[in-house]
Amino acid sequence: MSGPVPVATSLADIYPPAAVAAETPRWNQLLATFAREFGHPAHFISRSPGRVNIIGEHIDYSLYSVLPMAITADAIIAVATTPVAAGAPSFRIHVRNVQGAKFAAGEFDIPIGGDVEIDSTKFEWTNYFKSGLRGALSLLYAKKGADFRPCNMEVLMDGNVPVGGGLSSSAAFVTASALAVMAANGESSVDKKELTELAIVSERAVGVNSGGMDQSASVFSEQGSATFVSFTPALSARPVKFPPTRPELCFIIAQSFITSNKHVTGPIHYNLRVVEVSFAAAYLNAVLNPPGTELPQDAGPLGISLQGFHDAFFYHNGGSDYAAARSLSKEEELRKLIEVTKQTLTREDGYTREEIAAVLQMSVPELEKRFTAVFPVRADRFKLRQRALHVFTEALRVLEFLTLLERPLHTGATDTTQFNAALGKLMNETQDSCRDLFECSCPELDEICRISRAAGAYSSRLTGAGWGGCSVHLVPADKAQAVKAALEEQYYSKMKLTDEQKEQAVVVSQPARGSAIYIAK
Ligand code: A2G
Repeated sequence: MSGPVPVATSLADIYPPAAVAAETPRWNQLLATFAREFGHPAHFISRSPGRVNIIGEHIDYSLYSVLPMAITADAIIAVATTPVAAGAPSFRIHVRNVQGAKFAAGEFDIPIGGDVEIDSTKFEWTNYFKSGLRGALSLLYAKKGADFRPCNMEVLMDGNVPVGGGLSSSAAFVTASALAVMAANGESSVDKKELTELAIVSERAVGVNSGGMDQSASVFSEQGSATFVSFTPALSARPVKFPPTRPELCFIIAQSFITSNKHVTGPIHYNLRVVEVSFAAAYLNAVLNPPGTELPQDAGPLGISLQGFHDAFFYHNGGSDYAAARSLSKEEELRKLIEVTKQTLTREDGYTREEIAAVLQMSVPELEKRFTAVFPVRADRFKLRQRALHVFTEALRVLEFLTLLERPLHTGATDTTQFNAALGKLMNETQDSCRDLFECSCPELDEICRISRAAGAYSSRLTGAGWGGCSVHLVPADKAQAVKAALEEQYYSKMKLTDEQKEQAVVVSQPARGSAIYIAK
């Protein structure tokens, strides 16, 4: 799945055949609006999709593998460029949105060789473009040298991934923006891995300590396949197909219409969880590994991760016999970690800053400086036991799910109905763990899951960050209508929804393609 981002010359290279006709007017309108607003045609369009996560929730920032897929909904950005004037100290970016009434235009002069300023305390849609710009520029300066002079850009954006809907509209926009800037500055061949890595780091500039799942799914995905993303030893992704089954399977994506805005709730939800799992890694390391063991600095948002602890634990508990410790399978390692976590992190009611600092042999101000200075959090107690148990059990479920898909005969499933039910069981366990251990569900998502399972879904669970947003359902294709009808009757009919929301509420989805540059023939 590595290699350059594809350059498409037709929408048939981007969307599945059934979606091309529906998408064509939107793309034509983007190009027509661009020509009207800027007075000349766009040179190219950069495109990156949203995603739905099938399994592996809230474990990407602990650097465990996840299995998302891209969806058809995406961010598309039309771009025209002009060279920057000789001797000019800055270059200029005009950013507009097709929904100009909702998303005000922005104009920025960026000093050549200087940084792109982003005020992450303000929630402005243009911050997402700027964060993609910032990441792409740092890569361009690194590649082309200090004399590199970025071009001026005119940019018109259209996104149809519902904002705040849990399908990663933000990663789609940041990734499409970074890709647009790379292509605008003459990078005709943009490496997928480089683009993903820069989009992951860029998105953190807008105030969320996120992992790398969304950007990876957005860039790497291939039509018809889920994407198995690993973060260690280096970022990698590979396509995973669902085997044909009887009854045939489909994915239903259902919105809860409960909006969880990460910029508002970060200190009590997402960013707090990042701090909790990082605390758990440091705590388990301090208690279980030989005194003085430092966790490796890695790509976790706070520079250490439960995966880093995991590796150090088996290294040290293998003593000098590293090979013997490594002979355990990944699944066996995770089962062992679940056991030792239960024995080590015994406090159900959480740990205070003082308790954690004491175990890490530091003062509370030192603890705060190390873990909570960049993204402050609001909590008095940190539920290390529950969070670590969620991460290890979820990482194990991802591997079991992958085994089912790739080696079904190893799992004892003897017919496809059993196989479908086994996939569904794992996804349902994810929902239970998200609800009870990670506490990232909400009553509305729990209700949606209940309704959908009762109507025939094999599994129903929240997808993405949670606390609202979206749910994903694995459904026998012949029950899709029944599930949709049950959700409409028992959930959506009780809400006041706009026509647009009604249309977006429940969507049957198949795995779609990742990022592309489109240049009209
Ligand atoms: O929650 C969000 O979608 C995160 N992305 C993603 O990295 C992952 O942690 C997910 C939960 O599994 C962003 O915050 C951009």
